[in-house]
Amino acid sequence: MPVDQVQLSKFLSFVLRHKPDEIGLTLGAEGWVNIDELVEKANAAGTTFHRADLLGVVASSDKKRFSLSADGLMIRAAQGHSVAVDLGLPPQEPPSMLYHGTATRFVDAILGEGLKPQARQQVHLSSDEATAQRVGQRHGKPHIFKVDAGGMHAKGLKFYRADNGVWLTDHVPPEFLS
Ligand code: HQG
Repeated sequence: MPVDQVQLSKFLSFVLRHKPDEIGLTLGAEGWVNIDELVEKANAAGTTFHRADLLGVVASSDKKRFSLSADGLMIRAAQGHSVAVDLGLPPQEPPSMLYHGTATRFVDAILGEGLKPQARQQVHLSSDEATAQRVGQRHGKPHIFKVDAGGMHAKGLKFYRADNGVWLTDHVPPEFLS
């Protein structure tokens, strides 16, 4: 039976971002795992696919959710982790403006306490409004916040760029939101 790419992408996100232990896997340094080990353990745990299926999902992922190591032996999720992992990304100067899409029901709480990572390791920000809109829609009626990333950077707050271009930071205080 052909492997459903969306299902496999969701499975890989689940394992590589949230629950590697569900299939007896441990994330290595900077979130990398050996592809053959991942395939073997997933199959043993009842999710059947081949290395080629995984590589197909990596290549076709709309958001480039997964990164391959230069030697092609390892895979990691580019961002979105809830498990504690240091991706080893160097701090970078962000664009002066970034965007965060959320749902209107979260707006008051966010204006009060800023953007928090919630279940993930860091707050996720987009470099364009259209992407933020799509991120917000996942949660309900969307609301887009503009983030004064330049102002935060000037105050010494750090930004990181994930392998797939998503911007990450630890917390956005309310004074940098509009
Ligand atoms: C909200 C997807 C109340 C925050 C996307 C968001 C992204 C607060 C929700 C990536 C809050 C967390 C991440 C506060 C933040 N009070 N609510 N103080 N601070 N929130 O899913 O950014 O398809 O963990 O606004 O494309 O929506 O999975 O984060 O609504 O890149 O690859 O708490 O996930 O990518 O939701 O999405 P999430 P996110 P994938």
